This record gives sequence, C-alpha cells and structure tokens, in this order.
Amino acid sequence: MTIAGTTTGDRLVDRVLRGDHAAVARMLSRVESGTDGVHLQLARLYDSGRRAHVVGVTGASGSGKSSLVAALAQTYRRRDRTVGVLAVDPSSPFSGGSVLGDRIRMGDLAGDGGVFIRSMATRGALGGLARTTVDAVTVLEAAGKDVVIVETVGVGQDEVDIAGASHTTVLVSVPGLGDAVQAIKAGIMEIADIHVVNKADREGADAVVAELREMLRHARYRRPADWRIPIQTTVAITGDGVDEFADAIEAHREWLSESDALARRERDMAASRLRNIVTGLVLEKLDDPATGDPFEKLVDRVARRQIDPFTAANQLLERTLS
Ligand SMILES: Nc1nc2c(ncn2[C@@H]2O[C@H](COP(=O)(O)OP(=O)(O)OP(=O)(O)O)[C@@H](O)[C@H]2O)c(=O)[nH]1
Ligand SMILES: [Mg+2]
Repeated sequence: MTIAGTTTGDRLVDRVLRGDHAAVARMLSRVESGTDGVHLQLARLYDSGRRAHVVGVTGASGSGKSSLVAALAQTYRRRDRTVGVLAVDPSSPFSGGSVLGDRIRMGDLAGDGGVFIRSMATRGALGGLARTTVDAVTVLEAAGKDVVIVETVGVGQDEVDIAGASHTTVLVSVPGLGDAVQAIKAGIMEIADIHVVNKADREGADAVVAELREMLRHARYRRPADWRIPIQTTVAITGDGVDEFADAIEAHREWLSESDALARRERDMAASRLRNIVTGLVLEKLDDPATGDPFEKLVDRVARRQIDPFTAANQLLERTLS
C-alpha cells in the first residue's frame, strides 16, 4: 500500500515538475488532505530549488481582492510571467473559489496555461491553514510559476501568518468601510509592504489615501535605504492603476534582492515554517493510537488535579521526542 502509494506519488512529483496542471491540482489535494507520503513528495518538490516571488494579498471581505488578483494575474501574463493563485478562504469552503472563478472568467484568464488558480478552504489538522498554504506555494513554485499570489481575508491569526509568509505583502483598503485602520487586524497593518486603495472609482478613496498616508508618516524608517511603503489606488474591475500596482510589487522585489532584506525575510519564513511543521508532527504523534494514548490519560489526570498541566505537557513532549 505504502510502496504503491509512493510510486504513484513519485510519478505525480515528476509531472508537477514538468508543470502539468492536472498533476498540480492532484498534488494540492494531497496537501490539503494530508495524504500519506505527501511530506516526502513535498520534500522532492522543495529540492527542485525553484523559486517564485510570493505575493500575499489581504484585506477586508469584499474589498475587491479577487478582482484585483485577477487583474494582476492578467498584467503578469502580459509581461510574460507565469502565475499561480491561491485563494485562501477559511470562512466559506465554496463561495471564495466560485467568486474568484467568476473574476477569472471575466478576466479571460480561463484556459491560459500560464495561470493556475486554486481555492483552499480546509483548515487541516496538521499545522492549520498557514501550513497548508505554504506547502501549496511549494507545489506551485516547483511547477515553475514565476509569481504566486495568495489571497486571504486578514481576520484571524492564521491569515496574518499566511500574509506574513510572503515576499511582498499587500493590504487592500476601500472607501466606505469606516476607519480603514480599524477595519483590519492591527498585525496586518504592520506587515504591509504595499497599500492598495481599491474601488478608487467610489467616493471617499482620497480620504482613505490621506488616512493611510498619515498613518505611514509615523512609520519608523530606520535607514535611508529602508523600503518606503507606497499607497497605490486601483479600480480592479476596470484595471485602472493595476499596471502601477504591478510595478510597485516589482520595485519591492528588486529592493528585497538588492538589500539583505530578502535573506532576512526568507529566514523568517523558514523559521515559521519549521516551527509549524514541528508543531504538526508533535500533534500528530499525540493523536497516534500506537503511542497508547498518553495524551488522553494525562488529560484525565490533569482534570482530576492529580498532575499539573505544565508537568504533564513536559512529559508528553519528552515522550514524543524520544
Ligand atoms: N466599484 C468597484 N467595485 C469593485 C472594484 N473591485 C471589486 N469590486 C466589486 O466588489 C465586489 C467584491 O469583489 P471581490 O473581488 O469578490 O472582493 P474580495 O475582497 O475578493 O471578497 P472576498 O473574497 O469575499 O473577501 C464585487 O462585486 C466586485 O465586482 C472596484 O475597483 N470598483
Ligand atoms: Mg475573494
């Protein structure tokens, strides 16, 4: 069973490395469901050494992220870059994907072999949505995509983590949502490399720009060479401003690679990924019936106050590491 599974997996890996979209889709399903042996396959994909520029696009629900991502993907295609898109929608398993699908159809991207689009909804057990998303990025990189765009609603810690696992993090604001700064979790404000005010065709866009500018005025640029966070205005449904937005991403990519920021950022990304995998492995072991359920037994003892939770946790950790 395992051997057959591994052989199938190996063949799938080869096809992903050739950029076969059907294989990419199947590999992403394996990532989402945590299929046996998927770690080995991901390790091979990772070892291909292929790299994409990862762009995280986050912002309030309905701010036009999917529309913007579709327009951005088209811009990249015009610039001869291949694109992978992951729409991470933890709240609704289907609507995000179909909404993105509509945007893509509208944008004539359907049928273009240079673009792969997938929506991810499972909050998998082993390390959660952030883990699944980062693994999915590895699959798209290995398939040879130049740019991977990850769309996520910036509401929970998981989403902040996903946004943080990008080379370039974009925060989308819109007029009419009230205080833009309040509309979104503070953690995301702090990691935005580029601000986009979308729906600039609507009244109030200037006020949002002014508000963001005021906020950024207080941002601490430590050195003259530090990245200056730009504020772009776009109308995603017409494509207005999207070229300039793509230019800003490109400028950030260049800035990263010309400074030590790229190495620092990739180290941060590696650290959180490794931490996430270790957490997943520990949790997996705790749930493994073969270990004789020390977790459940200790839960009983903690509940009866026969042992304190700190000692119990240490005992579990020692057992899982041995
Ligand atoms: N007027 C105007 N409407 C826009 C613009 N961009 C997007 N929309 C509309 O805003 C609505 C939401 O757009 P989406 O792209 O689905 O927004 P989203 O942020 O991806 O939404 P969720 O994924 O549900 O959080 C749609 O009806 C779009 O047509 C814009 O620039 N101007
Ligand atoms: Mg969307």
